[in-house]
Amino acid sequence: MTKPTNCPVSDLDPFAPDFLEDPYHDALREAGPVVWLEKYDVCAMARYQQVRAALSDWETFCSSRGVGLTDFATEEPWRTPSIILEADPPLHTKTRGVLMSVLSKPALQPLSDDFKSTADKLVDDLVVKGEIDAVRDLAEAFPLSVFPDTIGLRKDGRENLLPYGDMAFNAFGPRNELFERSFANAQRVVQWITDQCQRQALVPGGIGERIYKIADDGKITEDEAALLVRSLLTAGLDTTIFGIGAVLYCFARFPDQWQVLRENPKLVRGAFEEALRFVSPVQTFMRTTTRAVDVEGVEISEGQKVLLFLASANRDPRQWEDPDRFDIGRRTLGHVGFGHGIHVCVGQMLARLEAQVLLTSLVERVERIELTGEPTWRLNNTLHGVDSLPVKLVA
Ligand code: OVV
Repeated sequence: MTKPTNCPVSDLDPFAPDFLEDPYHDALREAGPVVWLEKYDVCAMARYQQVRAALSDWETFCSSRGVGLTDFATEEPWRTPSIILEADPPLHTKTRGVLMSVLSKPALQPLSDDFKSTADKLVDDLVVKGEIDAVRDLAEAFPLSVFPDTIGLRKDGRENLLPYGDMAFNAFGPRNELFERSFANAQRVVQWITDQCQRQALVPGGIGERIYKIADDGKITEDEAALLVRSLLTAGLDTTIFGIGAVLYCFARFPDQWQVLRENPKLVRGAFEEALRFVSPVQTFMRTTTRAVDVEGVEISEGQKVLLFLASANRDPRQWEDPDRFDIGRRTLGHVGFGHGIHVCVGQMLARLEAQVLLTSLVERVERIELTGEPTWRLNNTLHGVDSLPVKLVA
């Protein structure tokens, strides 16, 4: 691909470790509405307005050529493309409808009591312990104890879930060291995931079985049902873990905001949204242009990969007042932490349910969350979040 004329050029590598640790990219955002990244031959957008506009215009900025660096029109993807993430209408419209029907707020409502008692028990035990790693013990432990059962996965082999998510999200980036490391056991991990997507592997009563029942009604084929289960297993766990990690990190870092929540527990919902805006666990996604398009005077050609910086857009001072401040009372409407447009996170209601239930259990029991050491970040070509968060829970 060739650089559009009158487009500022940057030699930054957004997939290099120092960049991944601090993905808010003020420099990139301020360089212009569109920036050419010469290391990867891609156009980048890091301002709120352009990111949101590109996500809104799926006909120009398509997903079916992949939402990572690999252009499915010219290169082999690492796995059969997702029929929801890596698809455009009309296929996307159909598959999205199926997942919406099992992940909508009313569809998930029956799970909430069970989730709450699981969270209560988890937090009760941790409060007794006092000093914990909020990533291992909360952000990972809670989704792992509810999500696989919600889908209807068998118990053995679940240790493959997180490695698979790590692979999938690394695979949107370049074939760098992070990618290579996460693919070390690829064959075993992929085989297990593929097996769990089959109808006979799924425990009755879960969302997986519900998707197969929709196939029985003729809305999708059985092969499509397997791929939609695969989408849930790919996108449903690392994301919520990083999201919950994000909100716990924010409260450990900004204890005054925990006191605000203690005084008004109704702010639980807003707190999670603000943490998603502030941290943006999903930093980036890409699109590919289906035609030449003018963005703020920059003529982008057809077939161009465009890197959208969700994390940076969520910190754009053109959109957010005092963007680097974590404020749970903020109006977060319009943040792009879940994306935007027809591909906006289809599992967001499940993510919110998990996060809100866990935060509620915490706010009912914990007076202070004290940071007892420096948090560390887990690096991934797409995801950004805490890897360890040593805290003391004070009852
Ligand atoms: C990594 C990711 C995010 C969203 C959706 C999917 C994967 C999918 O496989 O559909």
